[in-house]
Amino acid sequence: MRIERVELWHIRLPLAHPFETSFGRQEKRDAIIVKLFSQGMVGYGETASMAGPWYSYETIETCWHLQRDFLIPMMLGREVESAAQLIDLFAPVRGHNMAKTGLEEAFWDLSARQEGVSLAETLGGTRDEIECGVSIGIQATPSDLLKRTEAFLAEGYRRVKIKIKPGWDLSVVREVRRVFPHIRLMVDANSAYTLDDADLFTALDEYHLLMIEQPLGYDDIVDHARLQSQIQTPLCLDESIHTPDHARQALDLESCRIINIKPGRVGGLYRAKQIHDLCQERGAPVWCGGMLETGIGRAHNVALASLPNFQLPGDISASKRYYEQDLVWPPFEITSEGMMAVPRGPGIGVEVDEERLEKVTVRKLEFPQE
Ligand code: OSB
Ligand code: MG
Repeated sequence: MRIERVELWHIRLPLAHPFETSFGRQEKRDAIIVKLFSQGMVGYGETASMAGPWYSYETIETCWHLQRDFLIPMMLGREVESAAQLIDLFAPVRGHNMAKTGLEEAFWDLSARQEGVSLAETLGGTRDEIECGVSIGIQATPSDLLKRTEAFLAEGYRRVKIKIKPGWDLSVVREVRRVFPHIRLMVDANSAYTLDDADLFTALDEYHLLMIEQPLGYDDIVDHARLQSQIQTPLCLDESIHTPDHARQALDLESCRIINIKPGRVGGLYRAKQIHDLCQERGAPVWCGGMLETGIGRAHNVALASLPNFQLPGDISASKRYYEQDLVWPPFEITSEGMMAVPRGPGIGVEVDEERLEKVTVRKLEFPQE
């Protein structure tokens, strides 16, 4: 297809509940929605970078800059036949995976729509529905956390992830385990610890966690291998894995036994699928992480999570868990069994609510520029 036109929509949505992690507290979600046009059709993607450089070095502002000044000029007006070719066009830009992803996702959506098939099918998905987990931020008190956990379990969520940080870790896990002895439970530290804290992780072995996500440095795979050799609970890497090579190296070093795949972190769905395939060959399960995406990014994540080696429930929750009013129709929902249907319509398979999109837009750019 010829890339005829690209639009960037910087949006800001209030979160239904503030979300707190070891790196900070978030009350609203900024994102860049990408629209890609060819032959009278449009595809949508989401750049789900955080507003500030707390999860990765990318910010909404760096993504806007990279897309406007480098990535869009590389693709605009060109004939692009596959996502692999688009990735090659972007290859001279080092890193900036979140910036690349919004554009790459829009390309996948548009290609699938042109062929009249669902994105899940185009990607090689094999599931009609996916298992949903929920990621619960740091709360004011342990009793608030227990209440929230109970409410999400009552809705059907099949796995609970608790954010931890120094001072909000062992005693909190002990308490949740005491009240919910049999649930699938895991923790995510977002790099809040070092090897000096190894005793904490040895102590956590007692609580039969499904895994411990990214306990150590955000760019580390060496210390994680040391830690993994000292504990029983599987480690899962999130922040450290940006490329299929990182995934291979981490599995070779036994830095983790599980990988959290987020399209934004790895530069799009093509790379996400490569990491999925590599992990499948190596017998390592993967699951789909989240970045509090709007329904557009969520639709891409749901399609990705329909691939066979997404063996564990992901951080893919219902629209209402994040936003009072999502950008897509119908909103994403879960069944009482904690399952979410994979949309079957062409492309992402949900309608973008253009009126809502317009309403929450902070600024907009169109290419070619007038
Ligand atoms: O580390 O997985 C993470 C949200 C923003 C940034 C990083 C992370 C998260 C989450 C939320 O845990 C996942 C979600 O429900 O979208
Ligand atoms: Mg994480």
